[in-house]
Amino acid sequence: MEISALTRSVVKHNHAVISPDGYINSRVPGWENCTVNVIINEQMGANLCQTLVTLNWNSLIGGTTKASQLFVYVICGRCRAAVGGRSEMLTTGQFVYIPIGKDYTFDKPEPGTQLLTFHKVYEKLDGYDVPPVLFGDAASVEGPTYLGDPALRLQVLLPDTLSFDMAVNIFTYDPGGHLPFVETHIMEHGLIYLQGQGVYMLDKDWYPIKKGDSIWMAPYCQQWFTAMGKEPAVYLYYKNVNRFPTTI
Ligand code: UGY
Ligand code: MN
Repeated sequence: MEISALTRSVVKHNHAVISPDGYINSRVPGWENCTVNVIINEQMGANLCQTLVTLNWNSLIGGTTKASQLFVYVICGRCRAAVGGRSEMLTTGQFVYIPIGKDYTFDKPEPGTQLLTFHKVYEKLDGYDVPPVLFGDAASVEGPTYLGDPALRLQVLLPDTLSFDMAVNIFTYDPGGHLPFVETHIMEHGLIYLQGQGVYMLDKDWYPIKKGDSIWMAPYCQQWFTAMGKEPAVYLYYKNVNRFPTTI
C-alpha cells in the first residue's frame, strides 16, 4: 500500500511540481459537470494559470475571455469547441487559442476527455492586432531538432509574431536526451508531461517526473531536464514572450 503521508509534489517560492496524487477538485462557475484541478495560479506567485479539466458525458464548459487569453489543448479524448463563430470537434493533440473578449463553449465530450488550459493576462502591443481565434493540431506542426541535437525536438504551436505574448510548445526528448545547458532566464513556464519520464533540476533541486505531472518555473528558476526510460519524454509548455522586459 502507498504511504499516504508521502507525495512527489512540492511547492516552493520559485517552482512547483504538482503530481496528480495531491489533486483536490475546484468548482468553476460556468464550467459545469466536470472535474477541474487548478494546478498553477497567481496564489503560488505565478503570472499564469494552468488547469486540467476532466469531462463527463454531460460536461458544458462555457464562458467569455476577459483580460486573459486562453489556450485549450486536448490531452486525451474528444469534444466540440465553439469559439468565434466556428465550431470544431477536437481530438487528442488538437487545440484552440481564444483571444480576449471571445465567447467559448466546449461540449459533446467523450467521457474521460482531458483538457489542459493556460491563461495569461494579454498585454497588447501598439501597432499589432490582438491575435485571432486559432484552431490547430500538434500532429501537423513540424518538430525540428532543438539546438542541433537530434535527441531533442521542439514544436511551436502558436504563430511566431509579436501579436502573441505567450508561446505554447511541445518538447520531445528521446531517452537520454537532455537540455544542452542549465537555463537561467526571465521567462516563466507552466508545463504538463504528456508522455515518458525523467529527472528535472529546478533551482538546484532534483525531481523524478513522469507523465501526468506538472511543473511551474518562476522567472529565473534555473532548469535542466534529462529523459529516462524506454520511450521519449514529452511535455507541453507555456512561456511568456515578446514584450518589453522591464518597467524601469
Ligand atoms: O523554451 C524554453 O525556455 C525551454 N527550453 N525550457 C524548458 O524546456 N525548460
Ligand atoms: Mn526554459
